[in-house]
Amino acid sequence: MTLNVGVIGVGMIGREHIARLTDKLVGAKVVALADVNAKSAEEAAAGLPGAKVYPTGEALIAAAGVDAVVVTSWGPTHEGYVLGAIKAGKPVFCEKPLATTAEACLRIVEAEIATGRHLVQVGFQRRYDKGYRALKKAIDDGVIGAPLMIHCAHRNPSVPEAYVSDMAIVDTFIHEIDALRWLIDDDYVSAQVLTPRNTKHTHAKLNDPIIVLIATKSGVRIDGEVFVNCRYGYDIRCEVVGEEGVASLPEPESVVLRKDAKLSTAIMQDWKLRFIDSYDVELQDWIEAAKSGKVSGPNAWDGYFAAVTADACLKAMRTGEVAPIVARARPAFYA
Ligand code: NAI
Ligand code: ISE
Repeated sequence: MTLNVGVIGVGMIGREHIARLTDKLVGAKVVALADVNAKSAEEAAAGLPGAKVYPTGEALIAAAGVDAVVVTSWGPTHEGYVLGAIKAGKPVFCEKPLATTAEACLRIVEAEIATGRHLVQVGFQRRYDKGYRALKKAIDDGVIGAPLMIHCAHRNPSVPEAYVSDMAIVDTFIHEIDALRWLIDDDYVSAQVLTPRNTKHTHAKLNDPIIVLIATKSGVRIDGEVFVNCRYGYDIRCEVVGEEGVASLPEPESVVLRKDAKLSTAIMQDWKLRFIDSYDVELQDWIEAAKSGKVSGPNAWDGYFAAVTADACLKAMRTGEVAPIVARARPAFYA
């Protein structure tokens, strides 16, 4: 059986996902597109035989020929589309963030629970990355004993002018927020944000770099650097310090060169390339799960917990104080 997929939002990552659903992955076909920019949707449809453009995301969700929905529109529009898909009983893959506020995520959680079916997967692709999975396995197997501390960094070479301080949390560090909680299977209790001296490469509306300090329920301390104008490349680092040893996220494979009296390896420039395999694996996983009727992977509760944490980080960034991270108790549905 082929899963007939409708994609809402055909911008940068929407087009990337359409391409992988069409040319790389198996078991799915993109049959429907919608975007507020109708011209862009028409353009994207031109390369997809049989794909129909719908005037709105709502019309796409309601279409009889659409079995499942991919939401890759702007963050503030996610809630409405995910709720619409849930109401229609259709599996939905929603790019991060699930929604832009914790309250909105909670509305999604409640709507999903009310259907009694797991329909929502959030695009936290790091859980599908080979390196992160190997790191999690080492932790789960007890290789380094109980985790005590995590040091991590999320560095981008540069960001556009429209990227402002809050985005360092809600757009960028949100990946660490989800991945680290999954890695050590521990919820968070508080957050603090430190603002070192700004790089000269930033602008008036962006504190860069920042350091996020998070404490977990079991007492693990996390320090995460977000530095989005680091210049030299896209670099994701993670080191977990345990009672018996230290486990680090492997570097992406890269040829080691000995040349001109130097030993060197290339550093990627772009997150699309760094996580290209994990996007493929996450969407393939979603296709299989959607066909079986039970979506797995990062779920609406994970989206909610990430939003609660991001809200606390934003508050901490504004006040300079330690902000508590207070989430609802996890419903049995997501156990
Ligand atoms: P983009 O701006 O390139 O594309 C967004 C598209 O959504 C545009 O074509 C826009 O016209 C359309 N759109 C906006 N409002 C709409 C509405 N109400 N209905 C239908 N379409 C609408 O943005 P980009 O970079 O593709 O990001 C999209 C989402 O994907 C964001 O939530 C972003 O955080 C997430 N993302 C996730 C990444 C990951 O690593 N998992 C990487 C990049 C983006
Ligand atoms: C971007 O929006 C993403 O989601 C990428 O995965 C991330 O690494 C990048 O820093 C964000 O800006």
